[in-house]
Amino acid sequence: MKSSLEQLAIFGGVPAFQEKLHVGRPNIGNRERLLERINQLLDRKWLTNGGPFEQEFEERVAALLGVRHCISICSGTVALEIAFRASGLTGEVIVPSFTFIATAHALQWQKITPVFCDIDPHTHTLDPAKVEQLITTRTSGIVGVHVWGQSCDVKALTDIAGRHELKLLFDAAHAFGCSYEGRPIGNFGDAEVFSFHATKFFNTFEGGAIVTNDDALAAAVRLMRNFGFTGYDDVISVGTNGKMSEISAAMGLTGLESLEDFIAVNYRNYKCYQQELADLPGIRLFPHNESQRGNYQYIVLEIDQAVTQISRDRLMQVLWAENILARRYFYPGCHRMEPYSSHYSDAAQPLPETEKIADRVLCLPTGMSVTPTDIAVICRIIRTAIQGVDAVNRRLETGAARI
Ligand code: T4K
Repeated sequence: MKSSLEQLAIFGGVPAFQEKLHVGRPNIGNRERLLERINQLLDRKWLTNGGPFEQEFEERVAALLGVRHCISICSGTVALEIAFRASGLTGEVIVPSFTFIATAHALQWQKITPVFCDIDPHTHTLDPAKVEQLITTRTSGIVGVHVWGQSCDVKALTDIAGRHELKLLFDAAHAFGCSYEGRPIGNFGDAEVFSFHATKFFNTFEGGAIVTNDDALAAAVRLMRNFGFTGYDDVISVGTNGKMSEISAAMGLTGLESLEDFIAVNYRNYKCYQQELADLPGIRLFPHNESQRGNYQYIVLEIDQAVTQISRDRLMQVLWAENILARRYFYPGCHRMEPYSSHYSDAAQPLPETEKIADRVLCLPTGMSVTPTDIAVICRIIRTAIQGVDAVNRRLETGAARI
């Protein structure tokens, strides 16, 4: 356990971890069960397109969430594209800038203009009052993002969408297994979209799903997912290839059997971080709302440089030198990335909260491969760096410890 400055790797100490500690190390469920399923699908020679694992996976997810339809898709991004297209979004759609770039790209990919909206700094999700200010005659919908698994203000957004006759969809990439007011995420808006990418706490290697209680929308999504085919030779509309493969569905079914274990470990890790960082001024651990069901898959720090005297980026440098590969999701915010920054520079609406949060946030490793001891080591490094902040800043200023 490092407790003095000279032990830190930026001062020449041995890195705390020999192997890199990643944010987003995949959780693997029961390997034997997975291999059993892989053998079955190989024996069956049914690898994709409506296979039995895909069907079973969809049924299980729908039952788990209490939603009428789950349509599995090859990635979260393609799921967003299909959901947006199938629900008829056009023109302008209001989205947060504080999200993974895929949320914006899935709109732009279809020539729909993402109109970036600021967030509530406490929840990191869309600020409904600001959403309303951005509605124009070209607006066709709102896409909320349940960032970190923290649900949006679903009620307020549903009300706004209803009053302005707009579509409402949710990017629920982070929110599998979470709830809003006691009801599972997946039941809100016209549709919600999950990501099951390898880095999510529950994964299908690559994958995602669209869930909805709207029968017509579900039928449109199913058609689009498979090129618009209704039978072997019948194509009735434009579509794409969004199908989830059997091996991904096998991983999903196996992961579902360990879902509660994954969440329990994430929760344990979250409580460890909370305890270890409790009295550290200027460091806020993003609080998961424990009155709702959460998946606790992201450990998110907000670093207030005015208090700590160390910037988020410098703290990240300290951690990377120790092989702790903390990430600054979703820096710098979609509106400050291309192609959006070029378009957005003309827009009148600044996004002060988004910019503030994007400059402060640092995500730390968690998941099944991170232990309470690892967390104690990580937090002690953060504490040591902050306590010796002047020396750390001097060291990093000289470039002597550049990584
Ligand atoms: N909407 C939101 C709000 C999202 O956050 C995302 C995805 C999407 C939509 C789109 O869903 P997908 O189309 O991805 O299903 C990651 C993921 O690529 C992305 O899925 C995720 N959000 C985003 C927040 O984070 P990176 O840049 O961190 O991913 P990557 O692949 O560099 O992995 C991070 C680290 O994890 C690696 O350095 C090493 C480790 N890792 C990664 C993989 C893939 C492993 O140890 N094993 C692995 O197999 O973006």
